[in-house]
Amino acid sequence: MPTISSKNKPKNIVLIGNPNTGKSTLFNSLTGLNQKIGNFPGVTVDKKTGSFNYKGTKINVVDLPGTYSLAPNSEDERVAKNYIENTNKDDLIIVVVDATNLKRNLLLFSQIIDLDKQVLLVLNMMDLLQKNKQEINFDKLSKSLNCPIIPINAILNKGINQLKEAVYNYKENKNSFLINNSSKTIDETMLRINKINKIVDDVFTENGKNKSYLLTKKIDNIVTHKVYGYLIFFGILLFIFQAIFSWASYPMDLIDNGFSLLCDYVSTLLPEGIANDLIVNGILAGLGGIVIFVPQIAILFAFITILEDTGYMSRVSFLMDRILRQFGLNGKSVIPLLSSTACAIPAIMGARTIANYKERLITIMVAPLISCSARIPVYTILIALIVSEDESYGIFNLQGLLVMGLYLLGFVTALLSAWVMKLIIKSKEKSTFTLEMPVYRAPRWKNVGFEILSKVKVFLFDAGKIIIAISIILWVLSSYAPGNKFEEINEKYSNSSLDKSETNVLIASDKLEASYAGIIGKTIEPAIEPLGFDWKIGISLVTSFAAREVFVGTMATLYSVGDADNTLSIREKMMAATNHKTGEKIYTKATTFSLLIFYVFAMQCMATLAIVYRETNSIKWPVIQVVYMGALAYLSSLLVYSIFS
Ligand SMILES: Nc1nc2c(ncn2[C@@H]2O[C@H](COP(=O)(O)OP(=O)(O)OP(=O)(O)O)[C@@H](O)[C@H]2O)c(=O)[nH]1
Ligand SMILES: [Mg+2]
Repeated sequence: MPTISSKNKPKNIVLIGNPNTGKSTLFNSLTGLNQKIGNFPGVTVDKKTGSFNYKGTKINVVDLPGTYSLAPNSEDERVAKNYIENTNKDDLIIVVVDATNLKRNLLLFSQIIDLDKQVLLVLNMMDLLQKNKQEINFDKLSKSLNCPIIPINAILNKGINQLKEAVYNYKENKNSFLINNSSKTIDETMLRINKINKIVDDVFTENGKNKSYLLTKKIDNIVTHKVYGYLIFFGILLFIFQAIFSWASYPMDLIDNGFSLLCDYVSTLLPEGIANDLIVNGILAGLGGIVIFVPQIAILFAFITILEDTGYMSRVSFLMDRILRQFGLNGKSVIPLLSSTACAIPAIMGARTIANYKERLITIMVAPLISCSARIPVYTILIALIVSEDESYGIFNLQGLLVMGLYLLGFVTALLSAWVMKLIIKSKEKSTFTLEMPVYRAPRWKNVGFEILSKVKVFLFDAGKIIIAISIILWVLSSYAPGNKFEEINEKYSNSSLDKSETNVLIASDKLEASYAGIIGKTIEPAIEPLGFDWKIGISLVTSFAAREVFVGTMATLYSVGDADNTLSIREKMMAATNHKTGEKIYTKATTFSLLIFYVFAMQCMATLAIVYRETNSIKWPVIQVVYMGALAYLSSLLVYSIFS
């Protein structure tokens, strides 16, 4: 009978350490997974699990958020502390430290080893140590700490095999750091720090000037300067929005033409009938409206990842702390708020690094006001209705400027809303801001590429699924009507004197209006008429709740039903659309601006609401969010519409 040797029992290892020491990078190289990494403290805010096999043994790995000590200050640190305290006796805890920063990093190590846990110490960033001409006597350090040590470089996968071997062969080891732990008369932390300093001074040699540190200081003198700092930040933002609009236009045209060809091809391939109509006018029209935005999303994420990877984001936090504090936020709100330009969901989770509960709550409440990438398709298509692609102010593309304006509007409103909430929400907790400035690093292009790929994938597939589902539902709702309404319409035009194609257009638009979708839109219409919206926009507002980018797909589907030859783009169809009551053009400046403003402010995203519910653990906050953002959207659209019309 085969027996399982104890060696083949799965082992569990846990990665813990100070923020930004490379735990997630190590996790990725051990497991082959692609957990998010970035050059600022607080990238990981929740535990992540994975595994690898070594010599026939399965080893489970847990990656934890960074923490400075076992006395947690914020939600992400609490996750780490709770996890460590509840590990089993035979779980192996790997403390990952930045080898260039031993003194500060070892405090956490000393606390963990005193919990009577199995510990292995990993010294990461060996490349930086070498570059800085610093040396560590590993044997001596290992003896002083009474713990095995493995030096690694997590980025280049150096030392990973030695680490796996050490995990595989780990022998139980009984040790403690503070031998005389009972003398609490003196501050325990101070005791630890003194002992650590002594040990490190004994094993660490500095052979020259710390190069990367000096360079970082030089760069920081400029980018965190009281005046230049803000100018540089603003310049970077302007550059990003220009890039999103000018660089992306060429691939976007390619995709647009590609989809037209595909639609033509598919419609000739399939026999005429319901299936053909559903696929071409329902699904392909909806999807084409989304795929076209991939280049813009890719550019946005490329820039965000580069800013995070180089370490610049932490400087922005530092720059903005003083300003944000006036508004009830915190320097640490910057990363959530800026990453909201991509998506509010990771941003709201990222707010876990903010220690003060009130500031964290306010950050969560206002983050969705920052325009996310799902708004880009909506902005782009609407702005194209009022400004043409090549209009510009000097070197600035006008479409790009307008979009930047909408982003700024969202940002300023987020600040003002935060300020109001600061006055309303009561809290006695003290607010603190401590953020370590990491040394600058060149962005890792592989990471940038990976981030782009994964974000585009989420955009296409997660949104794509919803869009296909909604396109099909919409197509059904707009292709069928209650009773025999459609027969009556056919009857009405049967003796028409107009030529055939003109009659077909009239029949199609009458049918859409009589359809189930038309009925839904018409029911909403009275409420949104004062904003300049008609029933078709009404339907889009409803479907946008699943995800904002659905707006474009909905428009594409609604305007495709009945457009037999499919020759016009969505933009051209929207340009030509008229109000069914007055017969005037729908997309006037007034309506278009009003609709743009509505999308800047309205809380139309179910996934975000679900995350807010999860993070605040209460139904109250997401409800308040829907109501205040909805009211803001409605009133501002009303105002804008009446100003422009
Ligand atoms: N030079 C160098 N940089 C590294 C090394 N390992 C990781 N980094 C970089 O250090 C930064 C932080 O890496 P992460 O893996 O996100 O760090 P973390 O410990 O998971 O950070 P938190 O989740 O915020 O606690 C990234 O910019 C990495 O590219 C290394 O061995 N050498
Ligand atoms: Mg991490």
